[in-house]
Amino acid sequence: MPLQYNEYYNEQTGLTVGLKKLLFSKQSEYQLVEVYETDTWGNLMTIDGMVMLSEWDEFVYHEMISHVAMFTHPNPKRVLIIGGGDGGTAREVLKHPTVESVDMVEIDKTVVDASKLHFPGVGDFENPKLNVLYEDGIAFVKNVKDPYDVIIIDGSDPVGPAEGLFEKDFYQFCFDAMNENGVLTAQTESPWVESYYPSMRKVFHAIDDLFLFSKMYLNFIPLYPAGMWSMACASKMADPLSDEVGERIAGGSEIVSALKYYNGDVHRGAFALPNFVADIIKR
Ligand code: SPD
Repeated sequence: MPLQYNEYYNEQTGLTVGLKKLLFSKQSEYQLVEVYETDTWGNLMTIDGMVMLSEWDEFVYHEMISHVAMFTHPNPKRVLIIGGGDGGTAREVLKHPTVESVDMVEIDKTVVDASKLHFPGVGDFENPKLNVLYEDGIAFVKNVKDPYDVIIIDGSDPVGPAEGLFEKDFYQFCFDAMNENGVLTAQTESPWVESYYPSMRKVFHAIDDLFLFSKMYLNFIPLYPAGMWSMACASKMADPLSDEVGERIAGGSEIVSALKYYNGDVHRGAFALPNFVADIIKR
């Protein structure tokens, strides 16, 4: 029997990845963090048995969770990332020259340590604009005094320490922690996995109640359950689908031309939802 990693997301149905060897395994205070060398996808990080990222497909998730927010905001200077311990989201955010500082609040230092060791191309941890804080993201956002322009919720799945990142109260704290034209993006699970629908609904109904614009958008990540992944975009002032945002993306060609997934067409098209997906969050 070959060595395999399996993530079951529906009884006996799931994802299989061929493995070469285990590179890292640590049960932290919060969760089990593991890194494998795979046969096809480079190194793979899992948390409590769920895929977080692989070296080969991480660009989709990190570009999409970052640039949708960063181009929707007219002038993002102060950015907060909740979670994101592998550093991929910060790496993308830091490509925007308007950014003055990025606070990344990761509850578990083990994730950062594992990433620095086994995903050297993912994080930009030496960047002087990046401050890494090992704290509980929910408590942090509740106590923000100096508001942010952009908040990105790059947490893990809604079980264990990330459960609170799918609750309405948390989005109220985020709303209060942002400037008047604040933009937020969040990862919100796969539209193919019904067990996550209650969490998805909680997030989308919360942002719909709080923000002027609240939308789901999609991207395609082969190593996440069923390959189709949803994200939330909430904005206090700018419509992510406005012509103004389209022009900003066109004007950001120095950033965009070097990306592997995101561009102006992908930004716009990502907000087109199949009916069954739109129905999940319909009120
Ligand atoms: N099961 C996948 C959940 C994805 C959560 N975030 C991944 C971290 C990548 N920065």
